[in-house]
Amino acid sequence: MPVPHIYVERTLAIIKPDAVHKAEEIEDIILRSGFAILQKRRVHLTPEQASDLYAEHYGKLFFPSLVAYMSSGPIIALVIARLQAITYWRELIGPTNTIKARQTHPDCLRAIYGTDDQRNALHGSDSFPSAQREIRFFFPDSVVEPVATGQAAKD
Ligand code: RTP
Ligand code: MG
Repeated sequence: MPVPHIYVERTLAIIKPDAVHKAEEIEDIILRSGFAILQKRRVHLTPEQASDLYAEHYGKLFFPSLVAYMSSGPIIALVIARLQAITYWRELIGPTNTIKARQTHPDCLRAIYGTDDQRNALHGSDSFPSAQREIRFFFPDSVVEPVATGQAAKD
């Protein structure tokens, strides 16, 4: 009988400048939520690096203040892994706007650790291609493909 592959997926989490002082607490929640922390790096992005990271938003009204925010202090980039890591981490951090998140998802991490409609404490990759790109952005030598665990299917 075939044994299904179990894919441990990786995603990129960022603890943004407004939440770095709570990093220890947030990392503890990450671990207790079933993730492994595979890589970790504290970095202070230049405005140019922050622009590259968020290039998809170039030209939007909030882009200049997003770049200023993300380069305003150190951040912590984490490669985290578990089953369905991308979806699950996005669920855990919650809606983009901290103020709205506090009304609709009061237990999500942005509601707890965020500051306002822009400074929302945490980032999570929004798709597999984004996770690949963002993991390589911070960890150029990283392996980003999902890892199959358990026995291979005999089909
Ligand atoms: P992220 O990329 O940081 O995980 O956030 P997200 O997917 O939930 O939201 P996204 O649309 O990708 O926006 C990226 C970041 O830009 C800031 N933002 N400000 N003032 C605004 O209307 C506004 N919209 C977005 C937030 O910091 C958001 O996380
Ligand atoms: Mg995004």
